Amino acid sequence: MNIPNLEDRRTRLAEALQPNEMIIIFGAPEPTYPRRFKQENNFLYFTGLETPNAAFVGYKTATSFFATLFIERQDPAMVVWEGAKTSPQDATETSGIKNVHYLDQLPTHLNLWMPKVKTCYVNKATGGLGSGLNSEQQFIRTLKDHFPNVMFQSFMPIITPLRACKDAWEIEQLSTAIEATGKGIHRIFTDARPGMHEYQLEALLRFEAMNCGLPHQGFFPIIASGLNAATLHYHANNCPVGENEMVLLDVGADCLGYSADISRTFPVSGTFTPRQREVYQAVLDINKEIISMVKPGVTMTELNKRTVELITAALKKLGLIEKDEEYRKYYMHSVGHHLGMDTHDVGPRDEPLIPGHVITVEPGLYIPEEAIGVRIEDDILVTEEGYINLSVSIPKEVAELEQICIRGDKQ
Ligand SMILES: [Mn+2]
Repeated sequence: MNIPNLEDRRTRLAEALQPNEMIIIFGAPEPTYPRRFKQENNFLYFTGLETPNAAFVGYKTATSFFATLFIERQDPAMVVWEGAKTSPQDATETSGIKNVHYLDQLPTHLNLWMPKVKTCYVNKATGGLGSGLNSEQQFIRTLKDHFPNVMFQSFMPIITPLRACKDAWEIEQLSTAIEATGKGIHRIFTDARPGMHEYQLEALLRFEAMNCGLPHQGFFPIIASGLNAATLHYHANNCPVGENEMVLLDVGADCLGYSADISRTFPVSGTFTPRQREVYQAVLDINKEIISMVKPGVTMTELNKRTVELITAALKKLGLIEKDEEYRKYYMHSVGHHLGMDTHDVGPRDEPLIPGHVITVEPGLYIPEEAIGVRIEDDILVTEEGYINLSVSIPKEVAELEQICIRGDKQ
């Protein structure tokens, strides 16, 4: 299955709309070189099109749902400068959407449709006051001025439940990304040595993912040794790894817009110190217990609450805190998030998980005074029966790690 079932996604969108409702989704603008083009995820989700400066309009009448694409018109004289733009035929072939017009025809079509529309769903995300309005926001403001009877609402409450529930194609991309990430992590486990720089480990990770055919990482890799691991979003990756330090990896290769998100922590010397092992095992036990709770009906908030209970107990046992509320000193993030087109993907935190949701489970403990930071993160698919751990083959048991990281050459 090389392409997602876009028709099915648009059918689900049509079902989520009421008659006389419309949704307008703009694609991303063309970036200036050398920035890489990154399509707007909601546009990509329903069209599959990597074309800049395009718009998707879905209009539901009493009897039908009309999906229409608007793309940029090609100026023949500009082909030699810009390259050929997506043609209407190409757009139809990729997206399966038969009605394709040029962007300069969008006002004419909206003039025709808008008088019958009650609610129009648009992108209401803004950078807040002081950031100025982008061209899309200016367009929506113009629409509001010209059609004051139409109610304009955010499209996210309509789209979020659709995108949160991953289809088979999406699970495939995530699995491919996780497999390549696992190869990179395994390579780091076997090849890392004290004295190497964090960026050398990053190079091993990128090398393996690229060799698997995945040229990009989904987010900037975190390769944090020793004390650096106690900084949650450390990504300078420029320190040498000390003799008895652990290294925390929080990494994920990207496959067609879907990123793995895996954390592992390992001893660079090949053996945990007794204290490192104690802290590591505590986090691992929590990682496993929380994963075992994942099933339809449970909420992210409940997983979080249980994590805090377990972390608090572990911190007391490790002799780090006495009172419950002190746990925040050593654990300050939440246990996970939805994973998909965005690494921190859209999806409910307080509503029950349902089959098709993919979440991360990533408890951690950060003890700067001992130069210890441990996070263990897996990617979990919610199923009818409970869950599938998509990253189950990436080692995390103490004995496994010490076996793989064995440093025979330097004993
Ligand atoms: Mn994560």
